[in-house]
Amino acid sequence: MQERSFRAFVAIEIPDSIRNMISALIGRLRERDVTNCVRWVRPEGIHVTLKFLGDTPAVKERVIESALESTAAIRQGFDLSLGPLGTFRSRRGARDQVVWVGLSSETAQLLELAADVDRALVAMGFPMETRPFTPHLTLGRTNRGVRSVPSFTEDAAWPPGDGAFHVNHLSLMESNLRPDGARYTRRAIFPFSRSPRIERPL
Ligand code: 2AM
Repeated sequence: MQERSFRAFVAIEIPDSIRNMISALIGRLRERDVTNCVRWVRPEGIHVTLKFLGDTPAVKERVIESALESTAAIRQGFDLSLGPLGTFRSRRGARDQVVWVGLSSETAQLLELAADVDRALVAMGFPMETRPFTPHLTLGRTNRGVRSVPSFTEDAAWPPGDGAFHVNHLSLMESNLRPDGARYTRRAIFPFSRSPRIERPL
């Protein structure tokens, strides 16, 4: 049977070296989470969400891809680095809190990219993002009903000195919600056309 819809979002994926650093960090935070108040994400699924599209008809995928292709094609590559740990209230529930890693370095370019992606998809009928974009990687979300959360914002080995990475594409992703946590699959990749690392001098 043909697929009718999928839970879609646009993201920046992170390299394995960075994923491994975050995986080790989650391991340390999990040890401190003695009351199990946080649902920690699977390290293999960690990403920077640029725009959440939600349940999306599969018939729209081609036009979404073509909008993302044009958006990516006019962007240049940029560098990001892992920043400090933080927590904030989840967008989804006033009570939930998100534990995240902030991003630094060329975040102005990341913000521009998120705004470009938003504009392109709003033009296709998706709702405009009203909240300011906060560059982050989600590490975990508090369980429902948890009232007090230990501080997860301090870690002696964080941020790491070598947490820089280069971004040269964006991805259309699919999220499958499962009882033991979401699984993410990449549907398509959209390379930036002018990534400084692949440009050659004239
Ligand atoms: P987050 O990383 O900022 O938490 C895939 O589900 C991604 O889309 C999640 O990692 C989450 O981003 C974001 N997301 C999930 N549900 C959302 C919703 N209802 N509104 C906005 N963003 C959502």
